Amino acid sequence: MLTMDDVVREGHPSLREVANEVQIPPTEEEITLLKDMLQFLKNSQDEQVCAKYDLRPGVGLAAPQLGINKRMIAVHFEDGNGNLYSHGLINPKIVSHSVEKAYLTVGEGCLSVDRVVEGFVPRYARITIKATDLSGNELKLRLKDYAAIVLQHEIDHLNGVMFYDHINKENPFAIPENAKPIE
Ligand code: K2U
Ligand code: NI
Repeated sequence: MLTMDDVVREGHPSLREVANEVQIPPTEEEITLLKDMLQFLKNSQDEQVCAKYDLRPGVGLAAPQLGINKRMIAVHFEDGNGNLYSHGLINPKIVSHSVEKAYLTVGEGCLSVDRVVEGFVPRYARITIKATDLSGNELKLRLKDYAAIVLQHEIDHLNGVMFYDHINKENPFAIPENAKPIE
């Protein structure tokens, strides 16, 4: 099983590289890795397992955070309306997005960042993603608000972008223009 020992931290080159497309169909090894990433998130959200293996709770994980430069991400979370998002995604791509932005009022964190970086992270409020799922099927996800923010955070990892790259350097808590707060 994956633990925090497998998660690379700031300074590791894979967090600043553009990850490589995965050839479709994915290999058994790639499918197993993606399933392990999804299981890691579920484990991290289970109080007992999280404590037993000293995991940090996470709602998303990208392969570059394991030092693996492949365009694969896993997400596992419920949005504010109780909708469950639990996916292993291969070659996810944002194919369209809103002009309107959104930001988490509590800011963001990252399993690969062992420090608090304060400030608002402006992201698109609505996005449409195309990807290949764990069964090898093409899927299209239309996401908004919290779900859109989580997926953008993970897709950023595939492009070597960290959440704090988006924070206003002069005034981290400047209200982003044309952006709605997500509590
Ligand atoms: O990519 C990662 O490091 C996982 C992040 C994803 C994330 C952080 C902030 C905003 C959107 C996505 C971890 O999930 S950070 C820990 C966490 C746990 C529960 C809820 C929010 C953040
Ligand atoms: Ni992260």
